[in-house]
Amino acid sequence: MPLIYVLNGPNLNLLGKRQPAIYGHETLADVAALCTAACAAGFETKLLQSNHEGELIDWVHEARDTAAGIVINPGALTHTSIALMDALNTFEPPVIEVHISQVHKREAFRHHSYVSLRADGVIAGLGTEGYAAAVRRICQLARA
Ligand code: DHK
Repeated sequence: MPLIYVLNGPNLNLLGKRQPAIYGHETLADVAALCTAACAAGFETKLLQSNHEGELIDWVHEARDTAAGIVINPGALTHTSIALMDALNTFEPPVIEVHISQVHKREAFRHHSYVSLRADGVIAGLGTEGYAAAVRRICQLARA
């Protein structure tokens, strides 16, 4: 069954507890359930989270052999990590970048994304629904 990796970067393990006014009350387990529900028949989602840049890069490399697409919320690595962007550039199927918050309404340092230089789509400010939209889009693209 083709896999869709749903990768989450630093601090997203605290989703639901961390600044709920910005990131909401849903947890990463809720995100996993949303992704499973949004996933089309014939595909499967695999949600992973790490606070470590290298581990996320290793998962992108792993996805190269197995995945139909990647949904990624890189957390703050969005704004800093050329290495994560380089890893995503080695991955050919679709990549959708997700931000729970509307990063463009926030501090200026959140307005630039290295990952956007690779992503085929970017979703910001839809809360955790953004993950579901991204999974649906990857299924659509993978089927086309
Ligand atoms: C999550 C983070 O952890 C921040 O560092 C980003 C993103 C925004 C989000 O909105 O999901 O700047």
